[in-house]
Amino acid sequence: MSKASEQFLRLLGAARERLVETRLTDTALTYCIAGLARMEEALRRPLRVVILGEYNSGKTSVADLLIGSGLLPTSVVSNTNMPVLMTYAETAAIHGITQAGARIRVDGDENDPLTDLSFRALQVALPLERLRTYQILDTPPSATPSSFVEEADIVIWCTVATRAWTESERALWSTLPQRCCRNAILVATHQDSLQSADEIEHVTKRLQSLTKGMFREVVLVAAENTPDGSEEEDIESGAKALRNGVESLAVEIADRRTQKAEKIVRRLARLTFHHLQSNQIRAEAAPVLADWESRSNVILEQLAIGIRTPPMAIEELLQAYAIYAEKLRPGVINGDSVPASTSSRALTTPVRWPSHNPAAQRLVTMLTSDLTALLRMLAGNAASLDPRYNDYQVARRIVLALADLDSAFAALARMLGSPSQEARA
Ligand SMILES: Nc1nc2c(ncn2[C@@H]2O[C@H](COP(=O)(O)OP(=O)(O)O)[C@@H](O)[C@H]2O)c(=O)[nH]1
Ligand SMILES: [Mg+2]
Repeated sequence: MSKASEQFLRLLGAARERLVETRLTDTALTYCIAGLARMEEALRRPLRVVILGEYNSGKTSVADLLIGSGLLPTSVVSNTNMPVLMTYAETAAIHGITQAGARIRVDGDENDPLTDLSFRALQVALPLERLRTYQILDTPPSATPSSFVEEADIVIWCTVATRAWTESERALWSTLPQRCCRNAILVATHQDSLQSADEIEHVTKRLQSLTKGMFREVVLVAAENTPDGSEEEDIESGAKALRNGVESLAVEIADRRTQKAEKIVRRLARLTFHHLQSNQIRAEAAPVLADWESRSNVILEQLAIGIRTPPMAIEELLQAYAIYAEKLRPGVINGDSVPASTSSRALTTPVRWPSHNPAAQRLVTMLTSDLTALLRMLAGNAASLDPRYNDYQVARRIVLALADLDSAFAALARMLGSPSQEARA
């Protein structure tokens, strides 16, 4: 997992725990907490490397090379007609997965021998750090490749270097969905059967040009004998190049996944923030809020009937917000009404106007809800005798930080072409 992913996971976990600690039973909050938990789970899920290829192309040997140090119980795994999933566990164990999906341990003393039961798959768990980042699925000879790539994050196609990339391989590969190519590595086994460094280079070049656009990388390996794990041997056998290839793909995928998750979390938190609006409002603040409501409604209506363009509506909303916020809490506009988040990636991602008008309108409506919720926060009491009120304040602050509104506003400012917040400061 990359640094950014780990950091984001910690942030999510801390926010979720603090929300749980408020003990509020608000539906919006419950929904938000569940959403955050699901997101953490999705981010923790190890990636899956699926090894495909024709009969005897070296799939099992490549799996062994990938995990290294001959840990794979090849006697069991090589002769099976089942897919074998290699996963991480603190202590090694082999389980059979029944047709119904149950897991039965098969490497204990009292258990039935492997062959007595008809399993759908085998799961080999090993105490190997690498398997925490990515699981490996070794597929059986009879496989229809497309049935295994559904859950694949990275695909390895094994071919034999001396007769690599045959017509039938090309045909099989073309049955896989296009998205497989983006995260696929072509591994040519039996590098040791090639005669010289020149021949190795020739085969590599030939495979690269034959499979252009289909794989991220071509790696040649000598996979027969498991290396003893020494650096030189790992370089010699191609194990190191293979692991590096898989690991750099894994980091890329994890980063993409984190970016997607960040986006979803920001949106979830933003909607939750809208829902957690306070009803306890200072007496003198009520008319100010009412004014804001009618002012913003007018702007939204004018946008809907086309009198205002989205940029005009946004400018007016922000100006109106500044005026009402200042009325509710003098000095707030020059201060920091929105907690500043320093390392937001949203600040560096490019912004584009939504190309469709309905999308632009949704953006403006979302902004209006943000501003209304912020104003209601300013219209509340600093603290209340009612403990639930204070719990809500805490919850609001947490989701507000997750919603990262300051980057959302900075993005809007960039869309409008005005100088960003830092430039004005
Ligand atoms: N010399 C050599 N033999 C290999 C290599 N890779 C696999 N083999 C052998 O080729 C045979 C088939 O390999 P295996 O990994 O079981 O292929 P699978 O059917 O695709 O899983 C086995 O006898 C392996 O020992 C390699 O890189 N060099
Ligand atoms: Mg095999």
